[in-house]
Amino acid sequence: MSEELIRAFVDMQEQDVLRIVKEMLGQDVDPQEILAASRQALEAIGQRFESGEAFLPELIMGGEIMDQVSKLVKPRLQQEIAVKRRGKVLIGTVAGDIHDIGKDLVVFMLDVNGFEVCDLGVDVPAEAFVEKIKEFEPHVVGLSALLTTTFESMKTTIDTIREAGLRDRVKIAIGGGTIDELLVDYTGADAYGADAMAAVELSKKWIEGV
Ligand code: B12
Repeated sequence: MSEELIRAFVDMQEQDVLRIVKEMLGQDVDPQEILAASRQALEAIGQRFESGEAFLPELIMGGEIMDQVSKLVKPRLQQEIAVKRRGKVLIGTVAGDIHDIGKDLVVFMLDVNGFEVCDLGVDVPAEAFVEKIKEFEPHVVGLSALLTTTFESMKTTIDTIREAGLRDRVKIAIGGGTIDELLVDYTGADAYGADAMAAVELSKKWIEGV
């Protein structure tokens, strides 16, 4: 059914996508599988955009469909996870970047897994991270970016945190569609997380040592 979902998503058939997701949930398909298929579809839409076969309205529409899918899937994820507060995570999409669908999923997964999360939103200046670290005192800082042009902004954010004398107080995770392991050294982060569960696992490891 994942294949059918991906096809309908890429063809922008919103009603079909929502119907298929509801059917999958009705058949107890793992909600993570539904999210993975939706992400794959968004990737295909992104590739079409890159090659000039799709345009900005398609990107926007793709984002909106993903939002709807997340809304349907979230209650099911929530049921599955027992909540226990474990530590604080500060997160935001770095300056120059307004993508937030993936970041919001990370926030959601951290929240339902028991972390106290402070979300600074999108296009967040480095100084805003610094101020919030002082006030909120998180154990972990998560930086999200989806544009190659905002890699630099990620590095600047971490440099600014270091210059403010706060780098040793927090662990820093980076993530987002175009980010990979190779950027950990360049930006000065502690680790890269490929998806929302990776953000949870890294936070557990850093805060609880598991
Ligand atoms: C939807 C979308 C948009 C929407 C965003 C809506 C929104 N509210 O977010 C809109 C239409 C606004 C948009 C705008 C633009 N976009 Co856009 N967009 C996308 C698209 C299709 C999907 C992104 C998405 O939501 N993915 C689904 C989520 C669930 O995945 P994710 O973000 O990767 O997040 C997961 C993981 O990465 C991870 N994660 C995310 N953050 C973090 C953080 C931490 C700490 C950790 C551990 C993990 C983690 O967990 C998440 C859940 O599993 C991508 C294509 C793609 N392949 O990603 C292009 C894409 C990112 N966009 C692109 C571009 C070029 C743009 C624009 C510049 C277009 C333009 N000409 O205006 C603008 C940029 C505006 C700006 N300044 O930011 C390019 C970037 C190319 C590049 N290499 O830089 C892409 C790759 C499309 C393409 N192939 O060309 N976009």
